[in-house]
Amino acid sequence: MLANEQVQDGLCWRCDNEVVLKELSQWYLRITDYSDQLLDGHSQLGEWPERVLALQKNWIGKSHGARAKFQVDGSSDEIEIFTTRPDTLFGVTFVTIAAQHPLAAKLCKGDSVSKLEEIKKLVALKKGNDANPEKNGFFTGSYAVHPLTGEKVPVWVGDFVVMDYGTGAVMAVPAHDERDFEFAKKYNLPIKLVIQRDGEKLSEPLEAAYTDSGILVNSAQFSNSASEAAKMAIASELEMQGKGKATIQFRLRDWGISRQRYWGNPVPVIYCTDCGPQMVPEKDLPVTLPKDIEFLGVTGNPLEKHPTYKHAPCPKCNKPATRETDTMDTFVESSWYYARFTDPTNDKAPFNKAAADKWLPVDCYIGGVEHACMHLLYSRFFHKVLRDWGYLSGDEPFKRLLTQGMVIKDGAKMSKSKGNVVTPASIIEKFGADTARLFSLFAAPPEKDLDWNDKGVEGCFRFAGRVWRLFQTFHTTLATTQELPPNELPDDLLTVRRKTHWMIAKMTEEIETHKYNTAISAAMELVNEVYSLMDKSIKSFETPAGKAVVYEAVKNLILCLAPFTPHLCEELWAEMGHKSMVSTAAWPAHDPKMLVASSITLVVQVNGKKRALIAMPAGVSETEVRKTVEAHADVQRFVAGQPIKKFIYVQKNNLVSIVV
Ligand code: ANZ
Ligand code: ZN
Repeated sequence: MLANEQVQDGLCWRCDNEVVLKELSQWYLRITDYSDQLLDGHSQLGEWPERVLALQKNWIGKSHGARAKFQVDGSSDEIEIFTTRPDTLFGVTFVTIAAQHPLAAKLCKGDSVSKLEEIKKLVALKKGNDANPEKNGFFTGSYAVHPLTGEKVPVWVGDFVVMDYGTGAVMAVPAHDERDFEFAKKYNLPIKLVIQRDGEKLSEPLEAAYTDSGILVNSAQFSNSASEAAKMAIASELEMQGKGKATIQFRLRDWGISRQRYWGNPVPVIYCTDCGPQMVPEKDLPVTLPKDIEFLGVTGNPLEKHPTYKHAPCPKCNKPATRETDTMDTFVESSWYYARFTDPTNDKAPFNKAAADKWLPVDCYIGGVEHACMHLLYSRFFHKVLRDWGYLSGDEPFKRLLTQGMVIKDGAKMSKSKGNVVTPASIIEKFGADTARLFSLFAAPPEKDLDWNDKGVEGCFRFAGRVWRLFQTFHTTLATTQELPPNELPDDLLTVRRKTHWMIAKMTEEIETHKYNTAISAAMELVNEVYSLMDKSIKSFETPAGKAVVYEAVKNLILCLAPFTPHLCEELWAEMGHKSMVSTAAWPAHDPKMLVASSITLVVQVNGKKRALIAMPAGVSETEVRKTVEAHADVQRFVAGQPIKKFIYVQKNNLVSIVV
C-alpha cells in the first residue's frame, strides 16, 4: 500500500542541525494485518529461545483497552483517546494531545499558537532520544467535554504523547498514571482519586500515582466495583452512549519498505498521470537496475538522476509515465530466501510448492538475537502471507531457532570499530585452521557469549598435537585393520573400550543439540584415558586385544573429531589406509552395552569358577540378565548343554553364579 509519512521540519535530535524533510510518499507492507497471528504463532515455537519470543511479543505490543470520544467544548470536533484503563475514566482531569495531532492548531488559542510551533521543533529534536525524561506541555486554551460526566476538562499539548500510537491523544488520569501525575504536579493540575486500594487505604493528596488495581470510588454508578470488572463495564457504557468502545491496540506498525537509494530491488510501479499508480505487469518483471549509474556528487537517490530509467510507458494506457525510483528494504528479500533454497534452480517461479512443502519448515535456523524484531518477524509474516496465497503450507518458517552469542575480548564485544578483533587469519597462520575452528567450537556453547582468550587457543592447539602424537605412537597398529576387541578384556583395556563407546554416544548427542564444547570434551577424555594407560603400561596395547582396543578407540576418535578438526582427521584417516575421505565415512554407532555410566560388568561363575565377563546395561531385570547370560558363548561352553540346577543373581555384586 502507498501512504504518506509525516515528516516534520525541525532540528536533528543527534546533531542539532536544522533538517527540512519533505513529506514522503512511501510503500508499506501491511504486516499489522497479521499482528494477532504473529503473536498466536508463538505457541508453535517451543524450540525458540524465550528471549526472542519475549522481544517479539513486546514489539507487537498488544494492549486491550478502549477508545473514548471527548467532544471539544463549543465545537463539533471530537478528540478520540485510547486508554488501557477505562476503569479510571472518572479520574480524568485533563486531556493531553500530541503536538502533531490534527486538531492541535485549531485548538490553540492566543499565545499557545507560538508554543505549538516551539514544541513541534522540540519533539523533532527529542525523536528517538528517550534519555530526556522531563515532560513539557502547555494549555491550548480549549476545553473538552467528559463523555460520561459532561464535565469540562482543559486540553493540553504534551511532548510525551506520540502521534503514531493509539489516537495521538490521552485522557489524563494523574492519580493513576505516572506520566500524568508528573505532568499534573509540574503544571499544578487537579489530581482525582478514583481507584482505592483494597486494604490499607490511600489518603490524599497522593504522593505518587497509584497504578495498581483496586476498588472504584468517585465513579458514579461504577463506584464500589473492582477495577478489572469496571474496565469492561465502562467500555460498554461508552459504547451504549455512542461515545466509545472496547478496542485492542497494537504497537506494531506497518512496514515501510521504500528506500531512496540505488541498491535493492526496484519497487515495480509506474505512475501515470491519468491512471494513477500501476503495477508493472508480470511479463515485464523483473525490473532491473541500470548499470550505467552515476554515484559521484549525487545527493539523494541516484536513480532519480538517471537519464532513462525513470521513463516508462503506462502499462494501462501506454502514455508516457514515470517509474518509481524507490528500491525496497533489503529485508524484503531476506524474508523468503529460505523458501527459495528448497528450489534454487527454478527459473519459472520463486519456488515450487511441492519442493517447499517437502523441505519446510527449516529444522534449525541460526542467527543473532539482534534479528528478533526485524528479520525474524518479517520472515514469519512472509511465510503466513505465502501460505494464505497458496505458495506453501505450514504456519511458521523456522521450527527451531538458535541465536549465537557474541565474541567478547577484554570485556568488550569483538568488533572492527573497537579495534579488538582477532582475525581467523592470524590464528591460522600461527596454529592452523583446525585450531581456529576447534577453539571457536570449544570455548562456549554457541548460544552463549564466547570469551576470547589466547590461552584457550593454545590449549586447543596442544590437544590437536596430542591426537597427532597418539596416532603416531600406534601407527603400525592403526595402519593395519584390526578385529573388533573380544568380549572378555582385562579391566584396563575394558576401561578404554568403554570410554570409546561413551565418547561416541556423548558426541552424537551433544552435536545433535549443538553443545559442541562438551562434545569436544568427550574426545579429550578419551584421549586422556588412552594416554593414562600408555603411561601405566604401554604393553597392554601390544597384545592382540590391546591392539584391537586402541584401533577401535583411535578410529572412532578420528571419525568423531573430523567435523571439528577436519584437516588433521583427513590426514590421519588417510594414514590408516582409507582410500575415501573421513568426511564421507558413516558416523559411528556406539554399543549401548559399553556405556560406562549406565552399564555394569557381570562376573559369571559356573560351578564356582569365573567363566565370563559380560557387559550389560545397569538396572535390567533378572529375567533379562538370565537370558543374556545363558545365551553368552562362554557360559554355554562351560554349561555344555547340562540342565541348570541353580541360577543365582547377586545384583549388588554384579555376580551370577550358575550350578549345573
Ligand atoms: C488513561 C490511563 C489511566 C492510562 C491510567 C494509563 C493508566 P500501553 O500499555 O503501552 O498500550 N497513551 C495512549 N496513547 C498514547 C500516545 N499516543 N502517546 C503516549 N501515551 C499514550 O499504554 C497505553 C496507555 O498509554 C494509555 O492508557 C494512555 O494512558 C497512554 F491510570 O489512559 B492511559
Ligand atoms: Zn495510464
